[in-house]
Amino acid sequence: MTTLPTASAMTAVLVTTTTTFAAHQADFNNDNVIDAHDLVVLTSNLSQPCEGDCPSDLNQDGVTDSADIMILMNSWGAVSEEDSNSQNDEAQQSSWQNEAPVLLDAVYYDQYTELFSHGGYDRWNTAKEYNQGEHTQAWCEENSVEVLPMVYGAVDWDHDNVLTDEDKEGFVTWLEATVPADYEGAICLDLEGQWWGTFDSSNQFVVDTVIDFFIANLEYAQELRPNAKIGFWGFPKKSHTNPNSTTASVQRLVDACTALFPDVYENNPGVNDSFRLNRHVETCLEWSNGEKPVYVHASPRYKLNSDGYRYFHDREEFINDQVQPAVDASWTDAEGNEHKIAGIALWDAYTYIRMYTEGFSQLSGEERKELWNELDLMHVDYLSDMKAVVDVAAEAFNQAQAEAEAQAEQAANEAAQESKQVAAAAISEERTAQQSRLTRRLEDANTSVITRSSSYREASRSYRSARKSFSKAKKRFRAMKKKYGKSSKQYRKALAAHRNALKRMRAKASTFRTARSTFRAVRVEQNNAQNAIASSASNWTAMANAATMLTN
Ligand SMILES: [Ca+2]
Ligand SMILES: [Ca+2]
Ligand SMILES: [Ca+2]
Ligand SMILES: [Ca+2]
Repeated sequence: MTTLPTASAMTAVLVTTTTTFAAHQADFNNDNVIDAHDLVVLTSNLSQPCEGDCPSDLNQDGVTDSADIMILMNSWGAVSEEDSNSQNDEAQQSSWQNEAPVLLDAVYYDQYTELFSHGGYDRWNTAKEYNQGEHTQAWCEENSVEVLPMVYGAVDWDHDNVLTDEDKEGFVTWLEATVPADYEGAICLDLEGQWWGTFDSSNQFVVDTVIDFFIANLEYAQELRPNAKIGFWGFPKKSHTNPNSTTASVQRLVDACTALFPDVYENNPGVNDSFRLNRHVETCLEWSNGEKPVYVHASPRYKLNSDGYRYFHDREEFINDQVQPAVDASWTDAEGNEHKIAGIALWDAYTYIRMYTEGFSQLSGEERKELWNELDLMHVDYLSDMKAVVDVAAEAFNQAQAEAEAQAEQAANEAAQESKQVAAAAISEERTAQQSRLTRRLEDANTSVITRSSSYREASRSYRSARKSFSKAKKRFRAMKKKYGKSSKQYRKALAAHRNALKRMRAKASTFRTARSTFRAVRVEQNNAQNAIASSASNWTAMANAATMLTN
């Protein structure tokens, strides 16, 4: 951290002219303190003329300059809550981009069918009664592993490939019961049916028809949960991201989704599928352009030929082929930012027990529970292995994040330090400029006073001498008048001399009066210049102190 002058020290030396308005206006980064980090914003706009929105022009005089720095300096320190225009709530809003990858529980428990149009009473009620999946759910609770809300059939509630108002009613009932209105997490729509195969068509028109239906589902869900991250299970498909893919473009649907949920399921026991599944997830990251979270579905269940999803990968293959490649997947954008998955979910369904156990419907609740427990404990094992992989990735993510934050903080502190130098220089420069401007003005006034006072004295002398000459001429004229009479030559000569002296005296008097008023004017300017310097002195002291504090 940089060492910054304390608020109290600053307040003590600065002339406080700042209003609370200016105080919170100067908190540019809305962290309730005015410091060098705000100075960075101001100094980056220094000497810039402002047009329109220009927050750094604190005194709103159309330019960002040292006067604005002084306003900021005068409000240095904490901003009280009531003055604050802080938008911290927004800034602190969680962003998936800054969060480590998470493990999610996407297991399809039969209890969920209580709200679905498919399933039926026996399926959900027995599951509820015998607490299906209790070990996995307890493990998830203990390890803070959240449930990924999945809705089978998406908004098309009766799975008949047509969206009706009735479908929407069913969907809303499920949504209200499952996902809070302000939910910001992931919601996975599982929409397969007849569309799933059609999605592989190389005919853009055909694929666009599929996309239109998916988007109709998506937009309805997005409208109801605008903050949630919503997409479709298994989309984009592996057939879409395959480098040899001949499928038509699905980018329009990628762009419409606010999250992607590709799956890394595989049906090749004993064969290493990590490379192609890693590539699949990396392509999804690339297609999302780092703008939407990618959640991967992994499942240990697989099928061979056409006898259904009866089998399970061993724990090692499940991790090696699906989980690790998904967690390792990485895509780097043009700015050099690396993008990874936001989470990975375990998917499996208890309905397979119902499907693949002969005479299931005749089994008692206890007998069903026994079969469920076996699967339940397997899920705990798979999840524990997944957690180990996710934990390592999360730790690496958090460490990189901490390093990036430390770097950003260092850069911000360096910028803050630099901005203090820039601000100090700007204040000092402005103070020097003001001082030399006023000093020059005083010097000019002093020179004028000297010049004008000598011409004033000169005019005064001339006037006095003309006055003396006049009174002499007047005396002589009177004497001549008395001695020789009005018609005499002497009288007329003295009269002419008297008139000339009077004229001359009047001219000198006029010059004298002009010189006197000019002199008085320059004396006033000299006083004004002195006063201007005196009244600026405290501002200059404040500016000098501010500059000193910024450079110390
Ligand atoms: Ca601030
Ligand atoms: Ca300004
Ligand atoms: Ca329907
Ligand atoms: Ca495999």
